[in-house]
Amino acid sequence: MKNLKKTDPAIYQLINKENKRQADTLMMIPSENIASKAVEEAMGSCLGNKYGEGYPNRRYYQGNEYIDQLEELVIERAKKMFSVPAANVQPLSGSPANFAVYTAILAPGDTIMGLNLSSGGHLTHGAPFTASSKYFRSVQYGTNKDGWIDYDGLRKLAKKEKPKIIIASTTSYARFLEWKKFSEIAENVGAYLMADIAHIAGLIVAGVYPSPVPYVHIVTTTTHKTLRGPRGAMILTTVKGLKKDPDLAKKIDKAIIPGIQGGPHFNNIAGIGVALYEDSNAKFKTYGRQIIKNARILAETLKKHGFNLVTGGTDSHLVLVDLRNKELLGNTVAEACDLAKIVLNRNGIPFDPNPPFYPSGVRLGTPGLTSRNMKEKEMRDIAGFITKIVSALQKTKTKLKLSLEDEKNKDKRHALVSQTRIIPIIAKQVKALCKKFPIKDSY
Ligand code: DSN
Repeated sequence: MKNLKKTDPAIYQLINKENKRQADTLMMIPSENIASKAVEEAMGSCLGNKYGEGYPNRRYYQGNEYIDQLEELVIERAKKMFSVPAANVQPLSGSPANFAVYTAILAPGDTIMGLNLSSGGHLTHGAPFTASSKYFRSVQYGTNKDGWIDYDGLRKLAKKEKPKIIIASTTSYARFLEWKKFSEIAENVGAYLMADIAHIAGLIVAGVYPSPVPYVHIVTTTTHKTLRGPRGAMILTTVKGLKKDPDLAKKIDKAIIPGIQGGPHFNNIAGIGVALYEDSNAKFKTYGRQIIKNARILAETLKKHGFNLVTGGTDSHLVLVDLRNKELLGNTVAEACDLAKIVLNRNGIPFDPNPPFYPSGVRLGTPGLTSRNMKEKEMRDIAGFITKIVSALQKTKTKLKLSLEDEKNKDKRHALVSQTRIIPIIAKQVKALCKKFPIKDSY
């Protein structure tokens, strides 16, 4: 970054600091990952200079001869990777991808049906206060008390509400989604079925999570999570989708542009292409298997140490910890772990008695750790670190006579975390672990 260093030292220094933060901490937010230098180079290339509204060989601007070849190449890679007849690689991220699908096939006010937020759904799946519920009529399904998706409830709700689209997807559900059940329910009511596989796309590519492609009409995914690419997204139309509506892929293309987006970000599209190339390597299958092995060991070890997990475990890359038996809020545990260089996020749990801003859980993932080659032993060590932090927090909390309500106060939470002496000790151990498993330039 010698040019950046010379031109803009302030930005240069901040990037360097973030680089060091990533190197020295455990990336355990399940939606994050570490893209290769090749992906970064494609993203940082001159492609960002180019405008090209439209699609290959159908642009509104001149000068797109190489851009057309590039987008076609990335589309072909996406189609091959997911065995679909059509792919749009222009969505700027997952939220616009989902909104584009809705606008492609629905009229304002039509009914959409997604998983509710506290059960692990995403904002764009019809959550209150979002465009997906403002411009469409949103009805939502959920999980049962144990955190498993309630397929009977889903079936009844679909029958009653007759949604035009059902969205099968989650952001904090650790179990396999049952694509066949979703598809039977959607077919019964004549709804489109969309799978948003943002979290699990890489696991599907690696063959360690069942693919929704035979069962759904449309697939959306981001590209920066388990796919380990740049920020961006794709919309895939399946054979089943084209059977339901032969114009589906065309409608989706039109919904992206001119529907909701302008000029594509070709630098990101190139980065997506590089990531898809990397992911097609046999080594990616080993990576996917290890992500799941790591999540299972993390889950088992946490359980052994007295943690309750929503659904009791995991089939995927993430673990959702229910902290109610620890009498601590997700905020406190997430902030304490952050100080110990373990970066995870607070998260709601199904039927959470606490409000979304002060939820009762934390969400942990293994994709970022697995990208650094960490394996079972490291997962056990990390579960041990988290256990020590949580039991030390409990002791400090008793000593300070704080209630759960007190934890909602930032200053009191800060006092609790800063007086928990073990945190800096764990931070040193985490830093040593990170040093042993450096971030790699290539995969
Ligand atoms: N923000 C992502 C996540 O963390 O799950 C979803 O978009």
